[in-house]
Parts: sequence; C-alpha cells; structure tokens
Amino acid sequence: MNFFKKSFAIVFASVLSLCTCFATPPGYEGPEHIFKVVFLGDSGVGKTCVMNRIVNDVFLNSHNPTVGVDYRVVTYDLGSGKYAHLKMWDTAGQEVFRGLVPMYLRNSQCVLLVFDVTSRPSFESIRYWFECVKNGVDQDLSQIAISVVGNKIDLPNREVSPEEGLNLANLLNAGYFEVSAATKEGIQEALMGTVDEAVEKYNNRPRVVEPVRLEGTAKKAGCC
Ligand SMILES: Nc1nc2c(ncn2[C@@H]2O[C@H](COP(=O)(O)OP(=O)(O)O)[C@@H](O)[C@H]2O)c(=O)[nH]1
Ligand SMILES: [Mg+2]
Repeated sequence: MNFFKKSFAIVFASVLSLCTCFATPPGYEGPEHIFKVVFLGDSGVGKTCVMNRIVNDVFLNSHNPTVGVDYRVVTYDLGSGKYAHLKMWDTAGQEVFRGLVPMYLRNSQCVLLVFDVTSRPSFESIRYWFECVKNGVDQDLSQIAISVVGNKIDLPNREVSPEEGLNLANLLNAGYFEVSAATKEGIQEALMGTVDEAVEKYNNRPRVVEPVRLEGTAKKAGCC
C-alpha cells in the first residue's frame, strides 16, 4: 500500500471511531456556531491530554501517540442561551503525518498551536506549525482564531518563560495561554479565549455587499 492509501485508511478508521459529546439543555434549538478546532504541535507536547481535558475532563498520564487524527465534538456554552458546536481535530505531530495537515486545516475557524513549556525545541517548532497554518488554510488567515498554548505548567523544569511565549504569540498575531492538562489550570480560559475570538471574527467578517437595484429609479428616455 502506498503512503496516501495508508494515510487515508488511518484517517477513515479514526473518523469512524469518533465520539460525540453533547450536553444539550432543555429547549435547545441548535448551535449558533459550528467551529472546527484544530490542535497542532510536536508529538508529546500534550495535545491529546488537553483535548481529553476539554472533552471528558480527565487526565490520562500516558503517551499513546495519536495515529493520524482523532475527532470529537463538544457543545460549548457561549452564554445568553447560545451555544457553539466545537468539532475538535487532534492531530499527530510526527513527521510522517505532516503531509495531512492542510487537509485538517481546511475550513477551520480555531487553531491551537501547542508546545510544552519544559521543552524549548517544542516551542521553537511553533513557528513551523504557524507556517503550516499560513500555507495550509484555504480561507483568509485573518478570519481564523489562532492561539499559542504553553502546556505542562504544573512541571517545575520550565525551559520557556511566559514572556517568551507571549512575545512569540504577539509576533504571530495570536492569543497566548498557559495551561496544564494535568491540573486543569488555564484550560477553560484557553478554550474560551480562542472561541470568543472566533465569534468576534465571525461577527466582524467582511461581507460582500450586493449592488441594490432600486425599482423605478431608472432614467426614462425622453424625459425633460
Ligand atoms: N505533567 C504533565 N504532563 C502532561 C501534561 N499534558 C500531557 N502530559 C504528558 O505528556 C505526554 C504526552 O501527552 P500527549 O497528550 O499524548 O501528547 P501529544 O503527542 O501532543 O498528543 C503524556 O505522558 C502525558 O501524560 C501536563 O499538563 N502536565
Ligand atoms: Mg496525541
């Protein structure tokens, strides 16, 4: 089997095993928004753990490298009786799957660029992942809510300071959040900050103004 056939087999197997988590309230009439949220970052930075924290509020202290992609859906409370469906795509950071990244990024509204604050190489890779987003999306980059997320802040051996993280995020015109999938610290803020940004971008999106033809305003020939 060639590489593409193999990759598609993996993607289909993963998508088939998708898990849907809806906690819909009484009187729920459907989502205000449906956002595609993509997790990118080197292998081992904690993307799967962050996603498990968001989806199931659990932390599993083991690293089973994600194969291809994993896909979950959660309902997110936007307040004022409004909800968003977040379709979350957890990707594999390994080299072999990188060719598939543009496919995951298609039609995405939120991207979380995750690094491990105890690993400088994973922080240095953020620029690489940002370039993947820049080159991989088929939509206007300014319409995507991008956040840089420093994970594992519960660990004592930091190699990247909060200032460095924030400076890089500012440079990339992205949000910056520090989290721990292990203790849950900052997870809600990171998700909320990114989704709120996506809602704002949606509300302020450039709209195509159709020329309006006013009835009866055409100049009549022969009029004085
Ligand atoms: N201490 C600590 N370990 C974490 C945290 N998040 C993930 N890990 C550990 O980091 C390893 C890789 O996590 P995983 O989510 O599989 O990384 P992924 O390859 O980016 O999906 C696992 O052993 C996790 O238990 C965290 O917030 N704190
Ligand atoms: Mg993973």
